[in-house]
Amino acid sequence: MELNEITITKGIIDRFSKKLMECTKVDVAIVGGGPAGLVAAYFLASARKRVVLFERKLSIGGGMWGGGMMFNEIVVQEEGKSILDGFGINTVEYEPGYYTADSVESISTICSFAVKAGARIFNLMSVEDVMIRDGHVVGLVINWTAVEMAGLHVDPLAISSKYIIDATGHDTEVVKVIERKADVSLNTPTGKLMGERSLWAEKGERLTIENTKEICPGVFVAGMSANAAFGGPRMGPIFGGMLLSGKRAAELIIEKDASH
Ligand code: 48F
Repeated sequence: MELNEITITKGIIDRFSKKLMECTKVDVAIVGGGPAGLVAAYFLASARKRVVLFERKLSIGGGMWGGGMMFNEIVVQEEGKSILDGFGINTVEYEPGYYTADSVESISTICSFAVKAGARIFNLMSVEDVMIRDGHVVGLVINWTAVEMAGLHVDPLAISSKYIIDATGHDTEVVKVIERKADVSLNTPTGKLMGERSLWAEKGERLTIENTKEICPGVFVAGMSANAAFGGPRMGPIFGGMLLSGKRAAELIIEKDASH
């Protein structure tokens, strides 16, 4: 059989369009493909929710690839290890209570599990805005990252979703837009975004899970974004909090959805 370039082209356009079309109305839309967003995507898709995840960059994985200061190993504690174990990711005990894992094995495996569980992942797309009706966030406004980078004047498209997870990491990008553009009070002690505090591994890890909450109607924060929203510290290259927070966000949404 002689390969036909036009068939290849049509195959890509056709299949991509179908995939995106299926994601114009979902149960959960996740912004950010770092460890927290991917773990949430996996658990939600495993619970048969329709899940889409948008990642700004070409590569999925956020801050996990780089381990600590580009040394591509991560550290997890006992609780975090249990999540890695669930994905079959190898860990090695370093000292009692501290385990290391290869960051490339970790993030590529979690990503693969999320996709195989049914989550749809779109890379190279940035979420630039939300849609709000009666104080409730009902969807996301998306555009190509390349459009954003080039500063082109191109209008975005939109998708609707029952629940949103802001898993954008240190920048809390989705909630920042909501705070700036909508008359919605946030579920933080100040009603505003509180901002991330300086490095403190122990406190940061614990608070990441506590701060994984519904921050305003329909919107949950997970991972570093949760601490940045609620004024918790960063924790550096220990990743248990990110993994557990992703799982917690999924559980909160599954619980809430069941009660509706
Ligand atoms: O930063 P990131 O890995 O967030 P996380 O899952 O994990 C944090 C750790 O990596 C690390 C840490 C360790 O404990 O503190 O920093 O909370 O992943 C966030 C992803 O979101 C993407 C961004 O490119 C990154 O890959 N992102 C951010 N804003 C947007 C976005 C946006 N507006 N639209 C799409 N993707």
